[in-house]
Amino acid sequence: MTDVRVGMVGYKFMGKAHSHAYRDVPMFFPEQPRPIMKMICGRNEKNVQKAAHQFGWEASCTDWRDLVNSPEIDLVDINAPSDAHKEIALAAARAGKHVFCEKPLALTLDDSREILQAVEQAGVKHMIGFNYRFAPAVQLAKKLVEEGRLGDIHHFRAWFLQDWLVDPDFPLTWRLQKEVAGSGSHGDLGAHLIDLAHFLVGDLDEVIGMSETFVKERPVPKEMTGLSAQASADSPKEKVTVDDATLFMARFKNGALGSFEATRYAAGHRCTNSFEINGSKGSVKFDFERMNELQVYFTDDAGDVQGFRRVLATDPDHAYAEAWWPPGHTIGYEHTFIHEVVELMTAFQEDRQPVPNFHDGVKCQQVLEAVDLSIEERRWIKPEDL
Ligand code: SOE
Repeated sequence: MTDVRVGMVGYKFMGKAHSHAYRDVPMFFPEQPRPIMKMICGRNEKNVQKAAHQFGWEASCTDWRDLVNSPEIDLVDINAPSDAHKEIALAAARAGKHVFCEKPLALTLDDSREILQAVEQAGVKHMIGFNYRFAPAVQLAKKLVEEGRLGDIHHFRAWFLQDWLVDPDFPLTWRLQKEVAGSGSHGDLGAHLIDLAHFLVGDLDEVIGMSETFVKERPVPKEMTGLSAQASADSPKEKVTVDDATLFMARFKNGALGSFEATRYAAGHRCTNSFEINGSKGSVKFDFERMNELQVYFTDDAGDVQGFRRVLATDPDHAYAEAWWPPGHTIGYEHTFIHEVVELMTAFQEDRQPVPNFHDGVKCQQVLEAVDLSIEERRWIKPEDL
């Protein structure tokens, strides 16, 4: 298979990130099958036409069914708000299309399982957008763990901190409505941490958490947009139905201990997605705001030079780095999506499932719901019991 003809639903934040990735893959990864940007879909005709032109899609439509049922589309890419994922993914699978879906896979564990079952029955490829796995520095952390260079893992400590809700007058966007978003910081930010934990350390055995909604009511926005939503001073207020912050502790199946913190109230933190892993032979530290770097410490370094060293993951030894610039020439957020699409295209080339896929999406949802249940019942919960 040489080309993969893509139809994409949604053209806002993630739609733009994915479009950019489709454009860059053929230029920097010419050995992969080419994603052909066939059709983009959005509800507002004028805006979706504008996006099609700006991002480089051949055509646009306002009904996602047209795209899903088009014989010209091989892969359906879902970037619509979370409550739309299930219907589109099920229809795409039934139409025999491969499916690429932004996280979270669905609003609930039951819905995620239904989607997984549908793609498996259809025998199509499926991928979920946990993009942070694809930072070369994160791939390096994975390699060090996998090769045993950090020894036995004792701790995984992760935090995803943003601050766009500190202002109590920030409007009630869809991200703050449970029926559209599924959950708040937990599903939006915590989901990434859970996926990184699965990727880097392994499955969680049990979890216990706590959460808070600091501002209970917010002004209704003029238009239901995402992070750029605006409300006027006299807008009526309505209830926030998701968590503002969720923290939890976990025990991994391999005996490691984990702590996780997701919040949109950490003033000064715009997008601090960080983790540390401590093992018997060393440690690593990652901070997305310095995404090209991995801090690495090895216990067997000579005593007089012990300490964390800063490894810049831009050398040919590092994942994806050779396709980019000479060593030391750094990359950014958008590259995580480009690498994600490289994995997807490679899966087409090798005729296998891409990773992460909907199994990872379901596993993440299982942990999210186990944490919610632990909060409700104030006790430890095993995700696999759900
Ligand atoms: C907004 O909170 C957001 O864009 C998330 O939706 C993303 O998944 C995360 O990568 C960054 O923050």
